[in-house]
Amino acid sequence: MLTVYVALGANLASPKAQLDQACQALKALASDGRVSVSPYYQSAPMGDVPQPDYLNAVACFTTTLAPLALLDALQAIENQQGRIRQVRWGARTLDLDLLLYGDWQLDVPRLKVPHYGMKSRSFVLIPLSDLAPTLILPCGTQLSSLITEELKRQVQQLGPDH
Ligand code: A4P
Ligand code: MG
Repeated sequence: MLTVYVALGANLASPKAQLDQACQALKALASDGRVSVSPYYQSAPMGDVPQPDYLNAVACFTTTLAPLALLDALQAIENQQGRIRQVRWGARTLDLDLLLYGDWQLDVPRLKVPHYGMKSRSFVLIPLSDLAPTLILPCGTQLSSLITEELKRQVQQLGPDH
C-alpha cells in the first residue's frame, strides 16, 4: 500500500463541481475510502492555448492499485466526467495527473512519475505543499525549497463559500 498524490484541474462545465465530483470518485480508489484534498486554487491558463482560467487542487490517498491500474482508473474518472481529448494543453472538464506514486520513479510509455511538470507549476506545488509541507520528492528535493513568493502570486485560493 502506497501514498499517492493526484493533481486535479478543470476549466469547463462548472470547474468547482467537476473537482467536487472527482474528489468523491477518487474515494473508490483509496484503500480506506478516504481522500485528503487541498484547497482549490484559481489560476490563469499555462501555455499558449486561449481558454478560461483553471481551478486546480491536489488529492492524497493510500492505494493498493498498481501504477498503470491507477492511471486507468484516473482516466476512467476523466471520461465519466465528459473529458474529450482535442488539443494538447487545451480546455478540459477534468484533468487528473498522477504526481507521485510513493517514492517511485517510473518512466514507461503511458506513465511518467513524478509527473514531468510538477516541479515548476504553481497550481501543483502550492496545493501539494498545503497537504504535505514537509514532503521530500523522490529526487531528494524538499518541496518547501520550490515554493517561492512568485509562485504564490500566480494562484488565488478559493474561499470556503465558493
Ligand atoms: N501520462 C504520462 N505520465 C502521466 C502522469 N504522471 N499522469 C500520459 C497522468 N498521465 C500521464 O495526458 C496525455 C497522456 O499522458 C496520458 O494518456 C497518459 O498516458 P492527457 O491528460 O490525455 O493530455 P493533457 O492533459 O492534454 O496533457 P498533459 O501533458 O497531461 O497536460 P498538462 O501538462 O496536464 O497540461 N493551466 C493551469 N493554470 N492549470 C492547469 O491545470 N493544465 C494544462 C494541461 C494546461 N494549462 C493549465 C493546466
Ligand atoms: Mg493530463
